[in-house]
Amino acid sequence: MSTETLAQRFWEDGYILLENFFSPWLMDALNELIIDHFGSDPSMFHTYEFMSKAKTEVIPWFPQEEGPSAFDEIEAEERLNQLTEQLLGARWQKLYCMVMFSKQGTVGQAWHQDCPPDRPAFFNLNRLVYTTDIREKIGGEVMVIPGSHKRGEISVGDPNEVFQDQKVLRPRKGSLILLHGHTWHRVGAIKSGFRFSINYRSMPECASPDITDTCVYRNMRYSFSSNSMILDRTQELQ
Ligand SMILES: O=C(O)CCC(=O)C(=O)O
Ligand SMILES: [Fe+2]
Repeated sequence: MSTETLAQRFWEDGYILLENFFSPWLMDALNELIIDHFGSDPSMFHTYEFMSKAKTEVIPWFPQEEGPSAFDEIEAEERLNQLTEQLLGARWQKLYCMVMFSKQGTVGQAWHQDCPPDRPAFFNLNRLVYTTDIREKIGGEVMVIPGSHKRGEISVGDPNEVFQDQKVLRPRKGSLILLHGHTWHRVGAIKSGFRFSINYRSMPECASPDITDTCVYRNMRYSFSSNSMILDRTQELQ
């Protein structure tokens, strides 16, 4: 499929999933680095307040802050850069590379938007890489609501509601998901083993580097820099 056709699908659905995008050898190398970093039982990172309110249990790691490594190779992929430029324009900006690790028996991530959708042109682009198959037995599926990046702020309600129009994505080893930050999305519970994704976040030129500081959940807006709930959305129902 041409870059233009893929971009068209992205703007319609708010995401695209491309299988076999990265080589299995690079996936194995990254997989090993990540498992070495986290070990078998990493401690949680976020506060109890965040985890209980956001119904989200992930441990982040920013591997590029630790120096050059195989993580840089993804960013050199010509096709990834072409697609990114097609979606974000020639002067797009890199944000950061973040690994998000979820332990066995944890809840994954509740429905959210990565940044406030108040101005449609201001968004982050998730460029998600998977080093192993996301399998039903393990859980941790990526759920999205197609077209929801055009529907404004995510509705107030149950953080883990099952929506009629939700799509369950099971990316495989070497898959790339391009996901618009305003698209309503979540990650399913981790039933056995562990799971992680690697996210090379980027943004259009007009956005500011702190764009992903405020995450919009169905019950609140949360600021990561101040580690605090900045808006209690449960009031919106009353
Ligand atoms: O870990 C994933 O598969 C997606 C996580 C997510 O919500 C994000 O990267 O914004
Ligand atoms: Fe997200």
